[in-house]
Amino acid sequence: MKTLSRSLAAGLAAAAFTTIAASTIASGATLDTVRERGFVNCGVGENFPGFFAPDASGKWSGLDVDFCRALSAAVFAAPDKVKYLPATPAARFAQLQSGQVDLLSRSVTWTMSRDAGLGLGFAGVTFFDGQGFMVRKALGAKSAKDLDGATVCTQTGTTTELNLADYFRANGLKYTPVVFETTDQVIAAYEAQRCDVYTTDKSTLAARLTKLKDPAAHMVLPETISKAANGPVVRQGDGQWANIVRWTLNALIAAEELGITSANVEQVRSTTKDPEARRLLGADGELGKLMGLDKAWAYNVIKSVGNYGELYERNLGPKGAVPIPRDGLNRLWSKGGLLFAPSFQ
Ligand SMILES: N[C@@H](CCC(=O)N[C@@H](CS)C(=O)NCC(=O)O)C(=O)O
Repeated sequence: MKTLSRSLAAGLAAAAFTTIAASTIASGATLDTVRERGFVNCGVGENFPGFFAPDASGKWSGLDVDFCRALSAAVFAAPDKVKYLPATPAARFAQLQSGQVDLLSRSVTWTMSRDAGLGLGFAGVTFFDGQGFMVRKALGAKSAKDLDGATVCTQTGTTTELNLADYFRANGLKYTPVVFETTDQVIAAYEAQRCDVYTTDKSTLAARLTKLKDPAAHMVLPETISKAANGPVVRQGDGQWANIVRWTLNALIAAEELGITSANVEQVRSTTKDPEARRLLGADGELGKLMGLDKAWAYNVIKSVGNYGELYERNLGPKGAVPIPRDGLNRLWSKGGLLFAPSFQ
């Protein structure tokens, strides 16, 4: 078992390493490298159904995986030019800084120290989340405030670990952290009752609860203790690639707002009079050229993977791997949520 201070020290050492590594990477030209290679190297996590998970044949699926497929469609006009490279949360930033991957698309939470301190650039938000606590019902806790003195299992190299420390300190509560590298290790420890509490983003708790040996014996406490804005991240220093990743996400969101889907995109492109839809789909203008892409780049994205709403439905809708009702922040801004794409002008 690690103490919190030891694990925080390890985190800071890892941050220092990745900062040094960042300066050794040549900047620019990621698009050229990706084109020459013939596929996008997409950094994902090991296994988080609904977001990134391989099936028995090694085929990846999930919301974050669909974003990699969208990017592949933007660059190659086909969604399958992607290699998925999994890493643990603790290893992921070095994976990006070393150039092993072209982006991370794997529930990375956007924070200031990551954005400004690690030579990274966040491209936007694919999923708004927040951290929660899972406990055995037998513990008798009804609220996070009842967790004074608890042992808490969590994963190293995550915002989760830091939010946990903040929350307990701010509320004058004591706890003992039990920290692991992988999600499977955390779950195994929680199931083996090595800790009273499992804490991570609430989407993960939802995904994991149903997979426990006896789901009915566990519950998620009502509190959400953090704001987690999760999305794709790239290295700083290559504005073109950052724009491609950012505007691919914006295209998915704008398409939903404009009612453009994988099923109707062809018809919309040839018949719509909406000026923004025409620019988005390349019927008017050459917006794609500004990023070194074909004018049909966003058309190819939507044709291949659909709009943001289709991605959500496929992965997190009632028939998705982990149903998470699309209420609250993950709705479009026009429906009371926070998903907003700047203008395609
Ligand atoms: N969003 C938080 C938490 C990330 C996190 O803990 N992810 C876990 C659970 S979703 C994960 O990636 N698990 C799969 C893995 O270990 O590769 C962060 O960016 O620090």
